[in-house]
Formats: sequence, C-alpha cells, structure tokens
Amino acid sequence: MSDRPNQSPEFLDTGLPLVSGMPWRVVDMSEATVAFGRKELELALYEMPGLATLREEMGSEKPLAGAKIMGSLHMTIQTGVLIETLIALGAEVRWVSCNIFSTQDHAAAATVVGPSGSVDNPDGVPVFAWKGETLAEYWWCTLQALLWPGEVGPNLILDDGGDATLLVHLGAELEEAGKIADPADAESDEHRIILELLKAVSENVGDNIWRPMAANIIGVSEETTTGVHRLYQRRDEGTLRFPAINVNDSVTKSKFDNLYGCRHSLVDAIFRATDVLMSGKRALVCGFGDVGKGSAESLRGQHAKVSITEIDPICALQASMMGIDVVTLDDVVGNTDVFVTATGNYNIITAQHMLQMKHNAIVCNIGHFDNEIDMAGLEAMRDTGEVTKIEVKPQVHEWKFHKTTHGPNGGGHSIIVLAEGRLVNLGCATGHPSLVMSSSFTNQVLAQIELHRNAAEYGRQVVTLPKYLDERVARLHLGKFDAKLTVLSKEQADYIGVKQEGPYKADHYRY
Ligand code: NAD
Ligand code: RBV
Repeated sequence: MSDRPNQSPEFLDTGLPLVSGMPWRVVDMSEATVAFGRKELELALYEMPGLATLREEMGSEKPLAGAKIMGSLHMTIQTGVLIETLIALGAEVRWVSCNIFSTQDHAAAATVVGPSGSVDNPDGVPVFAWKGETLAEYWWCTLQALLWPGEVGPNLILDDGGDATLLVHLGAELEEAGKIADPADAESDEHRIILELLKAVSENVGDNIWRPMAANIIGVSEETTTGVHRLYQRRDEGTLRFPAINVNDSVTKSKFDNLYGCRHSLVDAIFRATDVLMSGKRALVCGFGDVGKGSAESLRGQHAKVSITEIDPICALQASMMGIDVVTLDDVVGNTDVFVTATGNYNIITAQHMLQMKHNAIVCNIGHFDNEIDMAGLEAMRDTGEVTKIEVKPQVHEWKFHKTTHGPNGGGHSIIVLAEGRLVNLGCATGHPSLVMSSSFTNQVLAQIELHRNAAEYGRQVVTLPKYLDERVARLHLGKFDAKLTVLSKEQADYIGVKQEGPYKADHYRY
C-alpha cells in the first residue's frame, strides 16, 4: 500500500520503523473481534440517523470525491460509522485515535476490514490505533496516517484536540526556520517525543516534508473545545496555515455532545472503573461549562452531593440557580469523595491537593488533555519514593502516599486515579453514545464537504457552520424521538421576523 521504502530506523522504543509503509496497525484482527466490531457498527448506524441520512441523500453524488482526509479522533464504534460515511461520500481516509486510551480495538479492526472485506483481505481504511498506546506509539501512528502513499499528504484534516494540526504546523515551522528540532528544548515529556519525531523525520526522510504537506492541506474541521482554542490562538498569532471549521461551536455539537454526552458517559466510566456507589457521595466538578454541566448532571442523576468550582461568575451563578454549591477546591479538598476536572485548563488539581484528599478518593478528568490533574507532579513524587503507583487494572491506579498520616490506622492514604488523568469517559468507558455522536459527526461531515468545495473562500480563518445547517442537523435527529415540530404559519413567521423554513434564531441566540 505504500511506495515508501521500508528501511527506516525504529522510532524511539516503539520497535516500529519510523516510516513503516504498513497498510494499517491495530492489535486484534481475529475473526471474532472483527465480527463484534462489525455488528456494533451496524447497530450504531441505526442510532446515528444524521449520518445514515447523509449516506442516503448524497451517496450517489459523492461530494467528497477527491478528498483525502486524515482523521485524528477517538477510534470508537461511533467514529467507525463516521469514517464509513466519509467513504460512502467518496473520500479516501486514513485514521488515528486522538488519545492513547480511547481506541475500541474491535472498532479499529472492523474499520480496517471494512463492510465488504475479510480478515484475510481487508478492504476498509488504514487505521493506526490501539487501546493503551505509549506516547511514542501515539505520535508514530499520527505520522503514519499523515504520510499518504504516493502523495505529499492529505488535503483535509479532521481533528479532535488539534494534535494532527499541531504536528503539521510545527514540522513546517521548523523546516522554514531551517532548524532540526532539539528534543532537549522540550517543555514536557510529550513535547520531547514530538520533537524527537520531527528530528527523526528530518534526518531520515528529508527536510522538505512538512511544508509541502501543509501547503496541500486545504482545511481542517475541529471537534472539541480545546482544539478550537488552539486554532483561534494560531489565527490570532497569524500562524494558521489553512482555514478551519469550528465544529465544536455548532449548537448541535457543544450544547449536546459536551452536555448530554458527558451526562451519559461520566458515571458510566466511574462505574466501569471502580463500581463504587455514587449516591450520597460528595462529588466536586471543576469547571461548569458545557462538559462540567453534563458531568454535574451525571453525578446528580446518581444522587451524589455535587459541588462545583468556577472562575466565571456567570457559570457560577448558573450553578447556584440549580442548587449546586459553588466552592473552592482548597476549601473542600479534604472532604470530597470524587473529583472530576472539566475545565480545559491546566494544573487544576495539584499533587499538593492530592496529598490532602480522603483515603481512596476517586480522581478523574473529563477535559481533553491530561494536565488538568498534575500527573507530572505525582510522577515526580513517585521518583522520590513519596508515593507508590499500584495498578488495579489498566486505566485504574491506586496511588499510595507514604508520608501522610490520615490513611487507615494513621498511616498513608491512597487515591484512585482513573485513565492516568486522561479523559475518563473514553479511557475507562466507550465515550459518548451513538445518538449523541451522530449529531456531532453530522456536523463534521458537513464541515468536510464545505471545506472540500469552498475552502479557498475562507482564507486562514476559523469559522462555524451557518445556523441553517445546525437546524438541519437537529431536524435529522428528531424522528428518533418521535418529536413532532409545530409548523410556523406565514403570518407568525412575519410577526417574529424569521423565514418559515428557518433559521429560527438570530446568531447571537445562546440556547
Ligand atoms: P467550556 O469552556 O464550556 O467550560 C470550561 C469551564 O471551565 C469554563 O466555564 C471556565 O470558566 C472553567 N474554568 C477554567 N479554568 C478554571 C479553573 N481554574 N477553575 C475552575 N473552572 C475553570 O468548555 P467545555 O466545552 O465544557 O470543554 C471542557 C473540556 O472538555 C475541553 O478540554 C474540551 O475539549 C473537553 N471535552 C471533552 C469531552 C469528552 O467527551 N470527554 C466532550 C467535549 C469536550
Ligand atoms: N467524543 N467522541 C466520542 N464515542 O467517539 N465520545 C466523545 C465517541 C468526542 C467529543 O466530541 C469531544 O469533543 C471529544 O471527544 C474530546 O476529545
């Protein structure tokens, strides 16, 4: 499948050649796993009416013919349905997960095999993803999906969190500066691995890889709040190299996925990880934005005693109106059973906080990156022997402190950290359910079609999809709930100043 020579050195300790030429890499291609994945993909499609309708309406027109989409988004069953929709609309696709723990291995395998292929003769999509990648493997996977056989690279990116976009931008910037990345300059362990990857590419593949790749990319559609922040930062600095569609801020994405998705998947993850009763427990959600609101509802649904922290008076007032206490972490750290970070910010729960927590307090994060909880600080304490990390099962760890005295019998206390501080709903459960993701991913497909057709019109800007498409996405999902819309009369439409067919709200309306 690849025309690149397979004589690359191994990348760091992955045991994998830097430029592998591999057609795909997943961990379990057994018949049973592929069949399980295929069955779940079939069942999910029925729960994803937005994607099913796009396939029916546009399948013959192939609006994505000529699109070469590199996707970096959790390789789940729902994402498998998204990928197969992009294919049905004519795109070529290569895929990686955007998180080391979020891949569902049966989804990855079935997506490689495809609906009409077999284990011996896979006919699906090059997927490079498995549950439990190391960070070096993760960045290796991203590189493999970006290296497009016979081409300079993809012409579109579908990103979640911005890692694929980041790699292309950093690579192009270093090439332009005529510099080889120096991993010694890295700000973190992960940054060091990215710089190692760029250095290895420069030394072994050449120093004119990323610029042509970036120039060939006509646009990116971004899934999540944190990735969108990164895009606006680049736009403001003037370093964004191609237009971006902010999918997150479609109403039918952030006001549904971030809210109702987390309402479903937060406690799902805590239960699968710990099986601890939530009712009556004191839970603290840090951040009361869309994800924080869904997370708080998830815990309230189990009759936990939920409090939140906020920096924003509007969100704090919203919580107050819902009867939720707004507190500071410092005030409640010693009295809380379950901690959830949902800020998209960093250093929210520090190692110092963890030292003060109750014995066996559960600590998890549902924001995009792993720096909301100071895992680096915890690791540093492990290096000095102050704390021991004990694996309960993959993605569930007891951290046992040795110098504290408020644990059992006056000894050290423990805390239970889920998914190593990475997004818990995808690390310890299977992410959001299909019906919610259908709404998000219908926006993604519409964004990809829009970029494929009209990217040149946008310049290096970040835009959202127009409201009539947002309303269309919602409309496509109403049937699933037997919801019957009231039809606006011409007179009523005129009276409130909208068109009978919509949009029904001004752009500034907040839902
Ligand atoms: P948001 O901007 O709506 O909410 C974040 C909130 O955190 C804001 O209200 C902000 O004021 C608050 N905040 C910031 N710093 C804080 C601090 N130091 N202490 C307390 N509160 C603070 O963003 P969102 O859409 O809710 O997304 C939050 C994160 O979750 C992002 O990283 C996003 O990418 C991610 N996300 C995850 C999932 C998932 O399935 N796990 C789904 C959607 C989004
Ligand atoms: N998310 N994907 C899933 N089941 O595939 N679940 C959640 C899934 C996305 C969600 O859209 C959010 O914005 C992003 O993961 C954070 O990385």
